[in-house]
Amino acid sequence: MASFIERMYLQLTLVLSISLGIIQAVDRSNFKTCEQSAFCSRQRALRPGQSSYRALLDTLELSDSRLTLQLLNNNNKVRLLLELYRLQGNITRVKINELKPIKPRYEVPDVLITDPPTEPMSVVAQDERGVVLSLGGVDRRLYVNAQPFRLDIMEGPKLVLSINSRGLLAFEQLRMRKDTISHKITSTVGSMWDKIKNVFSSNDQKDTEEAGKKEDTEKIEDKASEGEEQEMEVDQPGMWEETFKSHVDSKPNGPSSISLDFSLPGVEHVYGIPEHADSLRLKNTDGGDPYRLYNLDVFQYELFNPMALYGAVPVLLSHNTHRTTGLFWLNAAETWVDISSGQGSGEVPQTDVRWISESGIIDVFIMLGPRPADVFSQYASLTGTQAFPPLSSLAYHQSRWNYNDQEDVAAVDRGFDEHDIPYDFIWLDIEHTDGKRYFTWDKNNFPQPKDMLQGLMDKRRKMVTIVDPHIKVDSSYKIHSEIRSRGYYVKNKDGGDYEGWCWPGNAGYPDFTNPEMRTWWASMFAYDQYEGSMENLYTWNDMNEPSVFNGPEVTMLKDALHGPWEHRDVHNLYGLYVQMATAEGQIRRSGGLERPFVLSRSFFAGSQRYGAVWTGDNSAEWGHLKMSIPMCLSLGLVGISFCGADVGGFFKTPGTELLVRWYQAGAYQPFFRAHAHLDTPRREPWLFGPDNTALIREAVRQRYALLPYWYLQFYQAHRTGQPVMRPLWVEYPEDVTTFTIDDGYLIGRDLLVHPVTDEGSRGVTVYLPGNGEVWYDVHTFQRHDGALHLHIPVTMSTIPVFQRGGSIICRKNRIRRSSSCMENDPFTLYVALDPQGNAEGELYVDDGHTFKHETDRQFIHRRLRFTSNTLSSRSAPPPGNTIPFPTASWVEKVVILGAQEPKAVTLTSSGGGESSVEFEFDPVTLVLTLRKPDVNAGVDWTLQLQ
Ligand code: NBV
Repeated sequence: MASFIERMYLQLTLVLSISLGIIQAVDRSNFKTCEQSAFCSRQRALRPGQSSYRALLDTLELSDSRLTLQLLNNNNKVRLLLELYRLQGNITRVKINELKPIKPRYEVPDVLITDPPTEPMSVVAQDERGVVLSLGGVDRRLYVNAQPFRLDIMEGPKLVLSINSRGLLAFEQLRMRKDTISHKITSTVGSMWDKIKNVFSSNDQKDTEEAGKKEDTEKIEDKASEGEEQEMEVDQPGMWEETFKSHVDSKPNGPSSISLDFSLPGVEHVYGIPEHADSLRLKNTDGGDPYRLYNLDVFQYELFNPMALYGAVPVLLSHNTHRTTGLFWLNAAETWVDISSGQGSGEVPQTDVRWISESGIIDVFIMLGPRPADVFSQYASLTGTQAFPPLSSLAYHQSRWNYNDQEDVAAVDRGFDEHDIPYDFIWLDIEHTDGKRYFTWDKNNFPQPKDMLQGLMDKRRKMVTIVDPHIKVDSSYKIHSEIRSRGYYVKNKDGGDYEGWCWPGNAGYPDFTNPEMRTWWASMFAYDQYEGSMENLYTWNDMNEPSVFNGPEVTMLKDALHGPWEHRDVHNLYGLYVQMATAEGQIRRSGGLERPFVLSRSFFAGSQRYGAVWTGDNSAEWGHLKMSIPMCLSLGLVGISFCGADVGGFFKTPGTELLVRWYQAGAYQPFFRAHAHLDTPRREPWLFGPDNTALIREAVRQRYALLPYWYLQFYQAHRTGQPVMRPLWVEYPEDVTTFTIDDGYLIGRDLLVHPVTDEGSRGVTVYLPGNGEVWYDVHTFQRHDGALHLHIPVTMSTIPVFQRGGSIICRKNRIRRSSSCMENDPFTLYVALDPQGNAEGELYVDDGHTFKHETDRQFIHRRLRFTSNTLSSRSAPPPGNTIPFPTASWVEKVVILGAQEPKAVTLTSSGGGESSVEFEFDPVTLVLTLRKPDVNAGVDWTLQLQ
């Protein structure tokens, strides 16, 4: 039985669909434009010009690695404190805060993995106009221009980036409402400390609190008296209260927004700042809205616009043929990013980027590259790398809202076997619960969850259940009553538990920013807490923006409280924390042994450490299929590699052609899951006639064959922070043709994919990059030169994929019903020779699911090399300290592309024994196939071609 809320929701959907005919789209009026967001429109009204800030050089202090300097706002005389750090690995950090805020401003915790290690800076020159600092490297310097305040980062004579060159630095200082300054001083400071006390109180904090309270009272008094000399701040609408539709934001702290501009001379291409349904290359925002970063549940999102979506990563990359840089704006409040193209000195093209956030401080990391790979490692050194997922989670996932009951699950499971299609995970959406009470099961439809899970386990398959963060207010529901009694819910501005409407009806929202709450939440995944759960049950966190049906813009009121902080300050972090706590729960239930798998809809910088994300509620339309590529590419650029889109499209019903093409594209994207809306007709792969079943089967099988390569890519992403799914420009940074390509991409370095995303397509034009590079069609083995646009005819079975000449890729060609059934199966090596007759690759094998690869170094990592007609497998560096990991897998075949015919082939294996190997050569395709070398995948061996 659908609940009241569901009925309401579905009715709303229906009314919308009818009233809009077939063209359903987002209701834009539910979401703010910059104009409707008071701080954004206030800040945007500020025009570029001379900055009102001046650097007070006599306040400059330089310790070894930290420079501080005060900035004075000439208009209101407020002072800011600028801190500058040179961080290890060519990163500069700039922090700006109020010198004497009347109370602390929010600084984002838990996103940086460490306190970033610093390196010394030195003053090279100083006079009354400014200061020059050495940032190390090859003549890397930072110029501080005093009046107007401006920072320039130079490398030799070249200006790499300027800060505040357009004078858009703005910092709204915290202040008391003018009419209430005197009588509010004590009460406001008092109440702030009371809030801090409530949440984090302990006896030994008391002294600090008292001291803090006194100091803050002084600061307010200082401010009040400073006010005499200050230009009066003019109150503008929306500063002290803001209304959107019927929602009132009480803004107890008044205006607190910040803004800063960056100029990038010589740059015409910028990327990143997901999540937006837009092209990979970011567009100029002049004359339109800025890109918005504010995690929101947007019903039926539209393509090609800068509206905010479910997740936000405030990282922007700039790229030209010489250099890639990154800007990481560490702020979790609502943020808008303006991009405009200008002209630098000497008529050099330039991109100007301006960040505007509602609260918090300015804390920005400038990652100076210079190569794309450097920016990725720089960002990884700050926020960590992609979690190394269980191998099975890289396989195929079957989902829909909803699989109705245990029999339905069993039937779908059987269907895959009957149609010989592999799958690893089946998903259960919100209907599997007892009335949307997460961590429970609907007693009628899922009476024996353990039997169901055991049935899957017997087939070496797994399940995911949804666990959303809205908790039904129901005193007989254990999760709710525990959260309530422990005081773990987010509070409303008056201190009571915040409640909003979501799937279960009235719901509370656990305060995931509270570490105690997260630990408790994690403990709920223990097998004895989450009844009916087993080791093969994993988790999906949806609605964690958080989504609140009756909240402003379908989310939480900004004046709700997370301990001492307003929701306003932490909003974009909520989803990250939910996934963090859930992943922690999965790790703990296994005693720290097993790697977790958690899918999250919402995310922030650093979310890569906790699992996978998907692009939310897309639609069954060709445009949405196309858009899945730039959306996942953008996420990869900012560290989140484990990304996918609902295969088939969530809303609406895909035509068969679209469904097949979506499977083909999804099979080559990192997270591969079919999913569909409750109201759509069933779409299991065998429901569209034998021909289409065969096409889908083939796409899924291609995914399974390539799992060893996907796993290696994720291992590398985990170790180095390089993205798995890469725009072409990442590997061909000097080739301008690649800078705007959205429809083709690389998996790792060696596979180029250009899925068919047009209806009725008879052919696609694929750009194969690299002058001097060759590419092999993985299906026909036909060889093509690089640096050209290649037109290839396509049929319904074509998935255009190319292997780079010079690479070796390992596959498992014996496809079974799930990835773990293929564990001990043999490898086939595809050696694609470059024009010089060389190739290189890697093979990585471990148990596929535990942390033993890390804790005990139990893995096999081989370097494969083909040179001088010899193919060899050796342990990849660092050798020596790896505990031998036994594998039963062996090498059953080697396929050499672009080869010459040998006279004989000899295998030498680790023991020193020699044997001759059968082979076959095709003089037309130049494919040499070596059959049955039958050597263990974990040992040293050499194959010599005579
Ligand atoms: O839990 C139901 C759906 C889910 O299937 C989908 O994947 C999520 O993105 N969920 C959103 C809530 C309702 C969407 C209309």
